[in-house]
Parts: sequence; structure tokens; C-alpha cells
Amino acid sequence: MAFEDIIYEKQDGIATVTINRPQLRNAFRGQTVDEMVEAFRDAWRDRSIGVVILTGAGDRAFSSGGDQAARSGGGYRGGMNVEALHEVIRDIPKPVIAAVNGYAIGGGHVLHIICDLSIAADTARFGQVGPRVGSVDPGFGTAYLTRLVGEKKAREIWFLCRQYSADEALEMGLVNKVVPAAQLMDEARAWGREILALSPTAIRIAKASFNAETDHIKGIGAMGGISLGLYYRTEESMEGRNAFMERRTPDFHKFQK
Ligand code: S0N
Repeated sequence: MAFEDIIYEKQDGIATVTINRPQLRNAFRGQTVDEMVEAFRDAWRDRSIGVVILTGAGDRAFSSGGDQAARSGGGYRGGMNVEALHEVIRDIPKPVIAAVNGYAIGGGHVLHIICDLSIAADTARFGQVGPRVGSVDPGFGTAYLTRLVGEKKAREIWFLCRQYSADEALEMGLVNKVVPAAQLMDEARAWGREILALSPTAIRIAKASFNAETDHIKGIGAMGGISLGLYYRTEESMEGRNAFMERRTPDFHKFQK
């Protein structure tokens, strides 16, 4: 498998998927998403693999979400199947650990939310930006986030678009553990090895059972994805995207209904 936007490695039962666009804070485009889906499917098929770690290249970002330069009035160039990525991370019958090595923002934040476990570097920063850049996650990034942090906090995260430190993320139940940045990958691998020592079938059943409780969110995610495609075509949505690219504050006043 030759990948351009990700690095995919397998060692001692653990597969590691690294988003490799550090110059753009590991923002993902359609190709990045397709490559991640392919890597996760390979890890799913490979019987020697029991755990997957998802991380970002460099020390600045886990992922800053959808690549705004690849987005125009018609949505993301060439399409971007984020739903398929969310689905494979949830459905792969092996635990997925997010090693959050910096900014986890927007669609990048949603990726760690969906992972089974999140370990954060003490330098990591968390947050949603959709309402600022003309986007929103209508599925797991909103509804499932609520399961992690509760209704009030989830609404705060989306309605105010603030950033949160790793310690704040730990306090609100967004992550499992915070470690010094230099120890992040060692810690994630240590958690992976601990899981590998356990019964894979019991883990597989447990993951399916955990998922069953929230699988219905897939349906609203699919419906919402259609609305999102229409929203992306609006002047209101493009105001958010353009403001980010032009490094200015967006002006949404005229869109208030
Ligand atoms: C991450 C932030 C906070 C980092 O700030 P910092 O350190 O000050 O760096 P910058 O100078 O801002 O960035 C460095 C360079 O990287 C570029 N860049 C950063 N992020 C992106 C990005 N997302 N897209 C494109 N380029 C990016 C900067 O432009 C800069 O480049 P140079 O050096 O050339 O100037 C900060 O960067 C930040 O806030 N980034 C933007 C975050 C953002 O807007 N994310 C997108 C949010 N939306 C989504 O993720 C879409 C969700 C989605 O895809 C989806 C989800 C569910 C269902 C469906 C969908 C769907 O859309 O299909």
C-alpha cells in the first residue's frame, strides 16, 4: 500500500495510522480520508493486529480537520467521505487509541472523540470550530460528544468554539490520560500492549456492545451529511471558510434569521 497523506505502520500487534500533513496542522482532504479508511480496513483484516493507534505527524497537531483550501462552494474538492472514516473507526472490532499530540480541532477533534480511548500530550489543545468556519458535524461529533462530556459542556464546546487544554479535557472526560508530550507514543503503545494481553474475543464483544448504545447516531449522521452538503453551498457557510483563509473574523450578521 503506497500512501501519500498518511504513514501506516504495523509492529508487534499494533498498527499506527499517522496523518502526515504537518505543514497544514494535519488537515485532511478527500485523499487523506480515503487513505485512512484503507489503512483501518487493512488493520481490520490483519489477524496479527489487535490495536490501532491514530496520531498526527509532528509536534503541533493531531489534526485540524477538513482542509479549508480544498473546499469551495461545492464542498470539498473530489468529495470527502468522512462518514466512512467515522464508521470504520467505530466498527473495526479492535480498540482504537487516539494519541493526541497537539491541536485536535474541528473534524480532527471529532476523530479523537470517536476513538475508543484518547491519550493526550500535555501540549494538546481541543475544540470545535464549525460554527466559525461554516461547518458542523451532524453525527458523532455532536451527539456522541454529549455522551462523553454531558449536554451542557457539549453545547458549550459547539456554541462557543473555544479551545481547551489537555488538563481541561481530562477533567471533562474527553480523554483518558495526559502525559508529557515526549512520552505520548510510548504511553499509547503501553496501553496497546496491555490490551493485547487480554482476550481479543472479549474485547471485540465489549466494543460491539459499547457501540450498540449509540449506533443510531449513524442514521442522523447520514441525514445530516446531506444537509451539510447543501449548507456548504451557501454564502453563509463560505463566509466562514473564506474568513479563515483570509485570516479575518467572519461576519455572519446578515444571516441571522
Ligand atoms: C489548528 C489551528 C488552531 C492551529 O493554529 P496555529 O498553530 O496558529 O497555525 P496556523 O497558522 O493557523 O496554521 C498553520 C498552517 O496550516 C494551515 N491550516 C491549519 N488548519 C487548516 C485547515 N483545517 N485547512 C487548511 N489549512 C489549514 C494554515 O492556513 C497555515 O497555513 P500557512 O502556513 O500557509 O499560512 C488553526 O490552524 C485552525 O484553527 N485551523 C482551522 C481549523 C478548521 O477550520 N478546521 C476545519 C473544520 N471543519 C471540518 O473539519 C469539517 C468537518 C467535516 O469534514 C465533516 C465532519 C462530519 C461529517 C461530514 C464532514 C464533511 O465536511 O464532509
